Amino acid sequence: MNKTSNKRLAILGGQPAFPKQLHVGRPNVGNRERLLARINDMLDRDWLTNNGPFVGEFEQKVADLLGVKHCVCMCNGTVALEIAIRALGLHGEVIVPSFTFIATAHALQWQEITPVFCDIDPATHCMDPRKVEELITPRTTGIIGVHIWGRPCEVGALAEIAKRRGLKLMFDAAHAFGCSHDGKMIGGFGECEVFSFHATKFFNTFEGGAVTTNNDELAAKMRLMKNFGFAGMDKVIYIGTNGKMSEVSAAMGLTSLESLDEFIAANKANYDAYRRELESLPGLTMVRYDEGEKNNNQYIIVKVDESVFGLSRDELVHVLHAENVRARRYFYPGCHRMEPYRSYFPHAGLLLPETERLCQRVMSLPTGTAVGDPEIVKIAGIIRTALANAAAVKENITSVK
Ligand code: T4K
Repeated sequence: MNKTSNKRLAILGGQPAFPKQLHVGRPNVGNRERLLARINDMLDRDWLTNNGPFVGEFEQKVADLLGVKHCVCMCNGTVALEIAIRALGLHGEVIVPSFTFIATAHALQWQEITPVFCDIDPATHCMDPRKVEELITPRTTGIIGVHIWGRPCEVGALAEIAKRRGLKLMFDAAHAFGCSHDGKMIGGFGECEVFSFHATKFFNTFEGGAVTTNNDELAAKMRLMKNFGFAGMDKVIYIGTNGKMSEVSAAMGLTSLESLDEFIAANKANYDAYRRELESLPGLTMVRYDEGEKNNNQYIIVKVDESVFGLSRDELVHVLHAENVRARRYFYPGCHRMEPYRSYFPHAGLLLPETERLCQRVMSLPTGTAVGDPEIVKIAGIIRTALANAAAVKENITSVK
């Protein structure tokens, strides 16, 4: 039994602050009438998938927005990664960060390519180019940078290494739709960039993804590969898969594009509100975005320093969950600690000290159009109360364990 008299926290015996769960990744939906009108058009046309008119229109609009020659839409970001990797001819070993969603590593291993995990720069959370070079072996064929939280990798430094060492460079830009680097939209860097339009992304097509590139040949190859390799009615010229985006997804994409600015503005307002509420709290640091670039602000990432805050990241997440705030430990425990990689490379963590540290410390908080100032004030109130009652909270969590 805890001995504190402060019962406002659910974990100390109070009621949850939110009667319903508040999620990270709650989908943003644009204008429903326009979406439903598009779905009606689609049904009237009797054309549901296989490169229909909505997919064509969506691809053109995304390419124009990002200032790239080609946007090849796919059924999800993971298949888009797999197809891009295959179309680029990567094999052997490819250098990737471990601090990413598991799909980045799986897209390689699925094709029997070894992901070689590189540590991150703690200042950016992206792969540290200074550590890439020492991982290159005669089997290395490529590098995949991940623009984590939508903050661009050190694109120039990675491009320089790739060029000098004869490696292919591509980017997992799943988090970076609507973001820019050096004034240019993410989408045109490296050989190609891969986006996810999953429901949990600020911009979604239910499920969906795309590869963008300025390389005509690569784009043509990916178009064939996502359609079983068909180059004509009965002619198959590559090994391929079914990576096509459906018309209903493209209808959602076109509708979401019309609300893109609104989604980004909501994220930015939320981000500013979280900063206002949390930044002065000891032991908490929020990930910052470069104000001189375009950002989608879709991730509210908070680093918890237990020695100052008094509670670990996991303890704080425990408190938030008890209040129905479904904070997430993105990206815990790091790809190298998940199967099959933890079995293949049991000692990988020794080369990944910054990744190991960060995986233990960061959490993602709810944002998007479903969240506003009142919710953020309430979430911050929970965190402040946890801070003020850190010792009691710790004791209570330990006694529950
Ligand atoms: N590369 C990177 C760097 C990525 O982050 C991702 C995906 C990919 C590649 C692969 O792209 P995709 O193949 O997914 O297009 C979620 C998403 O499923 C995943 O797309 C995303 N990254 C990852 C960061 O988050 P989980 O396993 O955390 O999903 P889940 O089901 O736990 O949902 C997350 C939260 O969203 C929950 O709190 C519930 C909420 N939610 C979810 C859905 C689907 C809703 O409120 N409504 C919904 O419809 O992976």
